[in-house]
Amino acid sequence: MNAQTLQKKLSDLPLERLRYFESVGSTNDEALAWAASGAPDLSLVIADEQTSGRGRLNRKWFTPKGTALAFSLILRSPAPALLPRTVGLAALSIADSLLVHQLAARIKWPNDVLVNGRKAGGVLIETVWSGTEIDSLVIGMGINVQRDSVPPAEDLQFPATSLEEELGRALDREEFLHDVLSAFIARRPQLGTDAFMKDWEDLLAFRGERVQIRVNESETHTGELLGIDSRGALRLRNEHGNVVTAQVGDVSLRPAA
Ligand code: BT5
Repeated sequence: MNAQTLQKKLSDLPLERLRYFESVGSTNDEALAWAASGAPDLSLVIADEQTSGRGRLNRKWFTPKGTALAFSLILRSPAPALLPRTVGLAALSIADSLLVHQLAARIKWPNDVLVNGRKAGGVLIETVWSGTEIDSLVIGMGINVQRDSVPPAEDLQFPATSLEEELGRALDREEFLHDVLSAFIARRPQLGTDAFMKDWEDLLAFRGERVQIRVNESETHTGELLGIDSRGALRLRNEHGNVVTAQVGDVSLRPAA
């Protein structure tokens, strides 16, 4: 992977600008700084290696050199009402691209992409503020392509896998990146539609199963996972038969023991 081959591979997409790094701390950090200094809509930051890649809540995201996809897309002036749906848009774009390879992905709400029940990718969305308005969004996506991209089990909270492991063959990283970006751009105008919500909900992992959601240290809900509401919040029927919702945020979801 290098800047030239990337430019060529992505040339048919309406990306405004592209910054490629052989190695970087976090593509989200680069994209946040670039967005704050005026990067246009659909600018892309991509790296062959991240040395301090981030997940949610300051968790680590591993991107060993030459093995994975780690990139951040900048969206300017997002519609505030649709912000909570953007994580679904990113996860669905990865799922769409996997389907091309006959892999049926599931989305572990809110931001994990699972293949055969193991995590193959994650999404981290961050915002750039201008006063009290959201100026832009940074959509960070990390995807394990080669087997060596999967971190050791002791570093993981949830089992992980790679696309090549699941496919049993090699996968061209640049081509897969192209497909994910292309799916993202194609789905973006549908963000406000019911059809988008249905597509997202259809891919939800653990639907109909008993799960546990840890909202924070002191708040946990257990119940049957029903789906997601129009704001992207997870819906659960608790043990008393009441429907409870959890908003996008510091929520973890596990199948109940
Ligand atoms: C995520 O967070 O899953 C969001 C990951 C987003 C990464 C992209 S890469 C490009 C951009 N630049 C960044 O710096 N970040 C974004 P979360 O749901 O909090 O999951 C984090 C947890 O996943 C960690 O605590 C580990 O247990 C696990 N993990 C770390 N690296 C992994 C990997 N490569 N594959 C699978 N699991 C991983």
